[in-house]
Amino acid sequence: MSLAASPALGEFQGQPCITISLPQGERVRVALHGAHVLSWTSAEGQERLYLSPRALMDGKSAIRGGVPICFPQFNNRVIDGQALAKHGFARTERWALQSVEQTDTSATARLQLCSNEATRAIWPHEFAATLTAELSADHLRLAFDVQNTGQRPWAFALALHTYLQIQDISQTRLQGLEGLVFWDGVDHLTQPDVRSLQPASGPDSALGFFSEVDRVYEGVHRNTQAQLEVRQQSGDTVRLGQSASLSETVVWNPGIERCAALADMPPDGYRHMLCVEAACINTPVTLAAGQSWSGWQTLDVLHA
Ligand code: TA6
Repeated sequence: MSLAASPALGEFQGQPCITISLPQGERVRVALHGAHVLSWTSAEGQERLYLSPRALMDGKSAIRGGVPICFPQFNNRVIDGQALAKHGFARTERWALQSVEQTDTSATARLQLCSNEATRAIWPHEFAATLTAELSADHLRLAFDVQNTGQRPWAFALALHTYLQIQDISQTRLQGLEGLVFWDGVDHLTQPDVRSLQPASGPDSALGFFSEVDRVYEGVHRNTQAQLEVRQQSGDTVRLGQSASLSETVVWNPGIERCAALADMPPDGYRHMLCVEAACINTPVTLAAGQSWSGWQTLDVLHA
């Protein structure tokens, strides 16, 4: 589909974006820059994702908020000796609109990024990646598919780095991590092999947010529900699910001090966001020539 032919194509803060919506009023906006989901509003008009009012919308920088796609590297964790920019290049490349589909009950946008001169210059591999955003009532499903279109194998990590909109982080709890082990990026930044344990029961089993939290949880699929719930004192709960291929869940809130050091965040931004990321980090995925891989995250609004 040519961009000009798509009625869903428009602009947001100067950036080309696809907007998909449902007759009831639900809407998702995706920037071509990074295939970055910028907004998800439910029928009553409530925004469910956090987008920093200071996000750099210049078509070059990584956008603060929404759903950045971290590929083929997570953070600064080098794979196969190839150090890329933090969180890889997918979030700062221009993706192409592939298709928009609409039914009475769902709307779907697909964007694609294929290896090109610019990506080969920093990562010498052939690939075709697709981001599919599928919207239905109180439900958003984000799927990342990637194929090795070259002749040699390569490895990657991935995170769908979802920023949820939060009323007040101090009154928010994340449930579903009980009994899981995690790497604590605040306490053990220089000790990547140290693990901590989320209490399985008791008052601290649900995760609260009182200072910076930066953790990589392992094995969410070993929990019976394999689902997480972001519960707020007032307001709706958001339930998150992720594919078994995404073996880790990253939880990040910068807290007041780190937030103050982020030029693209307002000083109180940390109070209104929580990142719950579906990720595959600890064991990079290796794709042989021609091989494909899929991973997804789902978000559901459970009305209060
Ligand atoms: O996913 C958590 C994390 O890796 C944190 O360590 C923090 O740095 C965050 O991502 C944001 O990274 P960014 O490069 O977008 O500032």
